[in-house]
Order: sequence, then structure tokens, then C-alpha cells
Amino acid sequence: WPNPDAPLKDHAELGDRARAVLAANDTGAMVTAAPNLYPHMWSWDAAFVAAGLSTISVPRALAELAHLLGAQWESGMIPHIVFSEAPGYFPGVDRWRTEGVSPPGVKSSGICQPPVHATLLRRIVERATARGGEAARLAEDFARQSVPQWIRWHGWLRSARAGDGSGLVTIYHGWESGMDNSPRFDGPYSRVQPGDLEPFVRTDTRIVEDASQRPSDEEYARYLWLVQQMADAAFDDARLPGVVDFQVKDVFASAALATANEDLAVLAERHGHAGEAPRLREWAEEFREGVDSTVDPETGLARDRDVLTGEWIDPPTIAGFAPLISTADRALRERQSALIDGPDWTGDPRLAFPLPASTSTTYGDLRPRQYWRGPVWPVMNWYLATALRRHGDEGRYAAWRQASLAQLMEGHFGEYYEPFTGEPLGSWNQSWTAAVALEWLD
Ligand code: 2M8
Repeated sequence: WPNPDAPLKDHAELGDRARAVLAANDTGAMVTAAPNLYPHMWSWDAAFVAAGLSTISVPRALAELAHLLGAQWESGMIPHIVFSEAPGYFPGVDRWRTEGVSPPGVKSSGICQPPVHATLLRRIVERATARGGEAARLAEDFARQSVPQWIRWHGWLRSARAGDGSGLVTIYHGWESGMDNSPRFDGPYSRVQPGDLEPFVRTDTRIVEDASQRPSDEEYARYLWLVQQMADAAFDDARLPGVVDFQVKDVFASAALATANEDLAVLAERHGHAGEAPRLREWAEEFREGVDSTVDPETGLARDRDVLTGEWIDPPTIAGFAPLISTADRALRERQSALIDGPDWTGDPRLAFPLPASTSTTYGDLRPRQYWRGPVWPVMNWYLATALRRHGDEGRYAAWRQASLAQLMEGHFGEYYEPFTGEPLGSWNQSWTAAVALEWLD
């Protein structure tokens, strides 16, 4: 994988290049998720990108989050894509048929992504506060103004997606998990049979020329079928349970929500909304317990559940480590920490870098080059590492930081990486990869 400018000399050069990637992907209104493959704003990408941007400019980081919040639906949902004017991505806004449902003037998709935002906003505000001066004032004002909107987002997740009190978020599309074609969803997707599907032409496989690094056409037909089912129901939260062929309790999104509720409680307390904190802490506890309740006593991994069949979902993916993000149970944390060091994960001696892959590298149906079915995702490693650190695990944080920086020194800012060779795959100059490089370096 020749890189015209490689290899990078040192960490200073890595930082310069990461900043250049974010600048190049910045349209002025948003930093697109990637230059060609994803020329729009994605919800959880925007949160990671904002954190990376805050190492350069706090106002620019806040503008990114403000743009995302500008697309929030009346229900409280934050859509998974906020479209720019750029052509070329499929499915575009027309296919989503959200006009009239999304706020006036907003072009968005009609589904959501993992709620990591409040966690990253807290990080940005704390960084700005430590810097002091104008940056601190702006970030703290932004927190004061936006906390109610983030509460509406979390409140929507809790009522529309976890109204059963399970402490687990229901997703109606693999795209809502952010881990689109993970083996987590093989069972649920096997039961999605596209009916009378509007014809479609993919654009992603024109950009990622090696189509085997992307989901298959069959998978895409299922993805589009679910979009059609939801669009036909006008994305009405009350109707989705009755009409959508894919319904999964997503353990990873639930863990993200547990910890984001905790972070939002802290922001609320510090920035003018202290009265909201107790309720946010209750929500945090509800989702923490929900996540803990999914752990398989035999394997020690957390599991999603297929709502339509009631079955637990077993494939060993990185989502199985959701409790590392959220749990307050020390024994569970220790068990999972030992597991992630083991031969099925970072302890696999064949790995190019000791970092967790998206699917266990000893899984029978591992596809080391295919998207969420095996590659290593830099953004995931950083998110999990910061969760470990927040619970006091400085050792693993330091080890993953070193391995991640070594991985990124090849200089492409790949969307994902082949676990055994370290080859960058998918899109190059992916924004969230550049953003986490800056975070690791900060
Ligand atoms: C990927 O997902 C989009 C659909 O949402 C796609 O493949 O077209 C996922 O990796 C997702 O987690 C990510 O947010 C998005 C943009 O980076 O790309």
C-alpha cells in the first residue's frame, strides 16, 4: 500500500498530517466523515471529530456539534447523517424521504447512531476550561445552552427506544449501531427478506475499488429494504415496532448511553442545569444495569438480543466489551480486561499491533479485510481506551496508545486496518481516524 508521503518521521509529523486531513475535509459548515466515500456529516463521527478539532480550535469544535444539533428532530432524535450539498453518496436524502419529518431546511437521514456525544462534549469543555480564556468561556456557554438539547436526545432514546425499561436501546437498522455489517447482525439480517424494493445503484464500491472490503450487494438490499420500511411509516416512532423486520437490543449503544448520561449529568451540574442531574444519573444507572444483564456467564462477553425472536446474539465482536465502557461492577471489569488481553483479542500473537479487532481474530468466519467483520478500527480503540482510563486503567490506556500511534504512523489515516498486516483499508484520510490521532497525541 504505497504512500507517497510515507513513512512519517515522528509524532510531530503525524499531528501535522492529521490536522491537514481535518482541514482538507472541512467544507466550512462541516468536516465530512471522509473525502469521497462519505461527503456528509455522520452523527457519531461528528462527535469524535469535534474532540479532535478541539485540540486545534475550540470554536471550530463547537461549531461542528452546533451543526449536528441544528439537525435534531422535533422528537429529540439526532439523525445519523446530516447531508451536505455534495452529490455521490448513496442512499442520499431523496431515498430517505425525510422531507416534512425532519425540521424545515434540514436534510437528514431518518435513523440514529450511538450516543457518544455528551461524553465527547464533556471532554471538549474540560479541555477548554483547562486552557482558560476565551476558549473556556465559549465552551462553557455552549454547554449551558446545549445541555437541554442533549437531554432531549437522551430522553428520546430512553422513551422511543428503551421504553420497556430494559435499559437497552433498540435499533431498527444495523447502520444505527455504527457497525453496519458486524457478525452481530448476521442472525437478524438473515431474517430480513426484501420485498418489493425500489431499484438502487451503490456508489460506495466505486470509491472503495476492492468491493470485498465493503458489505455485499445482498446486504445492501437488506439495508435499503429497512430504509424503505421506515420511510413508508414516515419514521413514526410508534409505528416502527409494528413494521420493521430488524429489531435488536444494541448492547454497545446502551453502554455508550449509560456513560453519556453520567457525563451529561456532570455537564448539567457544572453549567447551569443542576436540577437535571439526578434524573440523568438514574438513566445512567438504568442503562448500566441493562448492559450488565446481557453478559454471558460462560464467555464473559455482553450480548445483543434479537427482539423479534428473543434470541441472544453470540458472535464474539468488540461490542461484547460494552461493559468496559459502562459497568460499575469491578469483578466484571476485571474479567473483561483479562479477556481483552487474551489470545482471542489483543494477545493474538499474529497481530501487527496489539489492539482489539472489530471481531475476535479467532472467530471462525473472520474476514480480516471486510469492514466491521474483522478489521481494527482506530476510533474504536481510542473510545474504549478512554473508557478504560476513566475507570483507572492507566496501564492498558498507555499500551493501546503506544500501539495505536505505531499503527497510525503508516500515514494514510485509514478507515480501518487489516489486523495481521496493518494495511490501511476502506477510505483513506478518514476524519475520525485523524481526530483520534490528535487525541492520542494531546
Ligand atoms: C459507515 O456507515 C455508513 C452508513 O451509515 C456507510 O457505510 O455508508 C460506518 O462505519 C459508520 O459507523 C460511520 O459512522 C460511517 C461514516 O464514517 O460509515
